Amino acid sequence: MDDLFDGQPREERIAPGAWLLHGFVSEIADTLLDAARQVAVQAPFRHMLTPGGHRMSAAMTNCGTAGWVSDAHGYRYQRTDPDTGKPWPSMPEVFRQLAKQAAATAGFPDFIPDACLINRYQPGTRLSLHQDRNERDINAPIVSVSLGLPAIFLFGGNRRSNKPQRYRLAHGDVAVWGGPSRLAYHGVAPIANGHHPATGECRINLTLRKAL
Ligand code: MD3
Ligand code: FE
Repeated sequence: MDDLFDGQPREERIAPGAWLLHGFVSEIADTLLDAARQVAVQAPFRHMLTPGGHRMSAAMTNCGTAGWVSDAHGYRYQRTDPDTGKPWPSMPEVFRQLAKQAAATAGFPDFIPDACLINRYQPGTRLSLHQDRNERDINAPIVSVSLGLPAIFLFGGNRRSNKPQRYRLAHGDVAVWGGPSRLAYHGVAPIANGHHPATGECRINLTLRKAL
């Protein structure tokens, strides 16, 4: 298992508690994508509605004890998939392992995620600036994994009015967001057209969280 992580990652600290681990999962990207596809067989990707009634640009699904959902009642985590009424698929062990290792690398030992939101972006899909604050324990970091087409990630810092800094997230990159950056505003610029050998015409993002 150890040698699965033997690539040559470049670690970049973009703010206190916020790390980009370039190439951290390059060697296991196909394994992660296969696992994500298995999840999507049980819990298909869907476009959730915002509380305001707008269809979200990214298609989403979840695995783990709880999943993030959005509907007319608001944003929250719940243990069942609203589309099927069944529990979300269990979190693949490889997701838990990589999240724990990435978090430890960024200075957050003992991170154990219980939820993984899987976002699928097609060209033109974007995610507007927001905070992730539906998780109970804001002391736990969030680990994100980028797969397939690249994205321009927008990092706005701790005030919405800050002009966001732009970072390129490529296939195999991992980011860790904790400590003073845990509630930072962030988003994703519209995905550019392209083709990636691992995913075709899309970008897949995993965000591993301690939600409950
Ligand atoms: C910074 N996803 O699912 S991952 C999300 O690429 C989300 O799909 C984006 O934002 C995506 O909520 C960005 C990077 C990320 C995730 C969580 C963060 C950055 C973060 C939490 C706090 C600060
Ligand atoms: Fe987010």
